[in-house]
Amino acid sequence: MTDTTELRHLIAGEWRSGSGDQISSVNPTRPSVVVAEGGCATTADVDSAVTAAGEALKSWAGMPIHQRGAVLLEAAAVVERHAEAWGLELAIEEGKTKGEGVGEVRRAAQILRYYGNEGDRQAGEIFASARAGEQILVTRKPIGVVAVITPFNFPIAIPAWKIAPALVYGNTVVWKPATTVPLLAIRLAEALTSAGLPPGVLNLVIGDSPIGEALVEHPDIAAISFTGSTAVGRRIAASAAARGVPVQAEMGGKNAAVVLDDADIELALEQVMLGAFRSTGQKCTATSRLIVTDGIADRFLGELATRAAALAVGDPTEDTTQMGPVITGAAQRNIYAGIGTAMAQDAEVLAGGEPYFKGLLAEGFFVAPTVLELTAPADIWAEELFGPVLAARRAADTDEAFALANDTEFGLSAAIFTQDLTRALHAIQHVDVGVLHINSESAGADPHVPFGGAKKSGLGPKEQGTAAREFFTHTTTVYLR
Ligand code: UN1
Repeated sequence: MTDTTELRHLIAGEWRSGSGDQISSVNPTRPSVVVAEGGCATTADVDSAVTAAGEALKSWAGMPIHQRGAVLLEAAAVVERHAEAWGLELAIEEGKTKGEGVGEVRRAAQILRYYGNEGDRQAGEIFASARAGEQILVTRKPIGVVAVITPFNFPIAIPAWKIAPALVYGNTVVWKPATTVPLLAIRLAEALTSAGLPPGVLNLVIGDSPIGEALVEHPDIAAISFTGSTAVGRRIAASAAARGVPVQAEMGGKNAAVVLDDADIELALEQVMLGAFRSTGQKCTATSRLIVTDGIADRFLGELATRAAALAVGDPTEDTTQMGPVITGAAQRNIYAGIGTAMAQDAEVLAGGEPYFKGLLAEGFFVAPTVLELTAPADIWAEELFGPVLAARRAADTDEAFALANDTEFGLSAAIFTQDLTRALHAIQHVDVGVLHINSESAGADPHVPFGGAKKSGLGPKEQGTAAREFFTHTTTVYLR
């Protein structure tokens, strides 16, 4: 793909050019290559989109859930058919490897299928009544027009896992994706419209934070689902709370992998590498902290550093590449600044740490896969860098290792490597996270189970599986006599 795609917005079933400032997405591997370009949405577009979603609400919500689900199932088939092509576009626009890009597009199809089948599942509950001749039903209803705000790092899977449940439960949506990945947003919206989604049910407005603000502050928005940075999530949540608007916010992580003495070392090495460096470390579930117990620390850290240094970093569209660039030059500078601070705070560089100076790796937004060992307190232990940087510490025993895993304000995910069932059970009880992996990497989320964080990583009901229903519906308790 070499042509630049025209950036367009979907409002009331029509694809429109934006009359706002010109924006473009670039290929982070070759930043001089523009992937999509056009005028961004204006606040007037946001207004039209919310109005269109409001007008579409009654008939969409009134349709049988099986009919809404059928549209999602058709969209899933369209997405699946384009997995190879869109996966490649994803690698070009976002920078993850082509294999991961194709995998992500397939995952979006899987999510659409899961929610497409929602009509076959339980729709509510029924309780006994203390009064003769009465039953108590709990029914579910859509909340209304939902604002969906999504990040760059999963440009099709995260939108799918918010939009699919929102739609199947009868809500209508106005969606603002990250401006770094408009092409994949356009692809998902096209899949849904070509599958027969009625006009106005999904509206796509592309723009930067003023557009996001206009959307979340719009008086006709009934709920907001957001994934992104902690700072933005908290700002949205504070302003929405003041207006009584519910928010589902999925924010930062500083996820630990804990490798205990008895672990299967080969498995742990493989999985920590995937957790830390897949998607160039740009997942809220990525492994950014590593805790290794003393008995295996030298061996484990030594081998990990060797593997990090040997990762094939380069053009993510090439089959042999294992890690691509980060999303922007600003992200790249921020990550290197974080590494610099860690070094100034006495972190020892076991791998990476240095910028690239020549060829494609210097031209694109590349960051060397970096492993740092900390022996003194350092900011990098607490702050999310969102890049391929792993900060390691040693622990004397299991208790200290789990205490270090919990030593963060975040609580999204963790990975524990042990072959000892007692230690695994101990981890389930004591490691305070929303997603716990035992003997697998810290990232990954299946569509049919809850996803989201503990502590400061998330706000509001969890995403995916039946948890999504808690956010995208409200209940009416019916005393039926
Ligand atoms: C995954 O771990 O595969 O923004 C999904 C993120 C998360 C999704 C992670 N919301 O990285």
